[in-house]
Amino acid sequence: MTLADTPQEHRSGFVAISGRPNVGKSTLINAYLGQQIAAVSPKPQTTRRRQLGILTLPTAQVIFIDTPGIHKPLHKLGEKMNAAAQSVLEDADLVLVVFSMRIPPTDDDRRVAERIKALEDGKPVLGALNKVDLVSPANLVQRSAAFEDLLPGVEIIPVSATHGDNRDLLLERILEMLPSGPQYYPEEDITDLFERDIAADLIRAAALHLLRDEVPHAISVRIDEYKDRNEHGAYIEATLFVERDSQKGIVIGKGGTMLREIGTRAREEIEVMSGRKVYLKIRVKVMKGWRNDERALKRMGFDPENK
Ligand SMILES: Nc1nc2c(ncn2[C@@H]2O[C@H](COP(=O)(O)OP(=O)(O)OP(=O)(O)O)[C@@H](O)[C@H]2O)c(=O)[nH]1
Ligand SMILES: [Mg+2]
Repeated sequence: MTLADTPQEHRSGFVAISGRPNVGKSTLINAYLGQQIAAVSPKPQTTRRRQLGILTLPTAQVIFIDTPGIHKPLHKLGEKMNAAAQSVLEDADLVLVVFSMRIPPTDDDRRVAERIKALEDGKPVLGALNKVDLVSPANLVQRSAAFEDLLPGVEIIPVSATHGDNRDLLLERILEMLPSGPQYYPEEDITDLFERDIAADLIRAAALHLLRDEVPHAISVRIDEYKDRNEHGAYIEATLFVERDSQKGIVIGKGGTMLREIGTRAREEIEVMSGRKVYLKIRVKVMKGWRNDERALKRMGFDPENK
């Protein structure tokens, strides 16, 4: 028997994805799963809680944990998001740290690197230098070196989550770095989230896409009804919370146009995610200052203890 004939041992483990907001962590997970389970948007801080993405292969199972981007916290919600991200790193079998090549390293990138260095000795860490499609060949070497300097000794692979460059290579390295282990989840599971949680995220992502600046991050979405209507698809009612009356006006828009656009975009994404027709009704409510209100945050599920 040659080496190539030797049956490969089964590998599995939890891969925590870490990085500042907006570098493409959720996009990368969605690309590996071939399906949108994680909300993606051009605005930073799209992901608010940890999400599992489960990739089952013939000889391995990779459980990706998408974490909120680590950033300088401006309110209690931000602190909770950072704390949740950090505890996931400590428990992971492998930490995949994601940077974006679009711009040189930022203070948030340095903050991420410090947190990686603070992990226990011997914790396996791999780097992905995403958005390589946005860098001119002339800048590539210098830009890569600037990121490599942040984490000496860590292998960092340039990749494009959206265009596919080196995506397979990165996955190969991830597999090699995982411990041998069993298949933890059934093959058909791709996430531990319920469809309704994903739907809430997709509604928020739609709002992030369409609204400008201030408002988006003051938004939280609660699903009030999620009913199956069999051949007629699903019926969903959701409440979109904002912090101030003025924001409510902006979200609804002139004659309701903005809310209709958000609803249409979200409905289309939920239909793709769930594979069926969706009827979606969204209402908008003000919950004053919820991002700094400990009790409101707990009610909405932002509790690192309760991840
Ligand atoms: N050009 C290009 N754009 C990308 C790439 N990967 C992600 N993006 C875009 O970058 C933006 C941010 O992507 P996300 O996946 O939401 O980023 P994230 O790291 O999950 O952000 P947070 O959840 O806010 O921490 C989106 O508009 C993506 O389409 C890439 O490889 N190339
Ligand atoms: Mg994300």
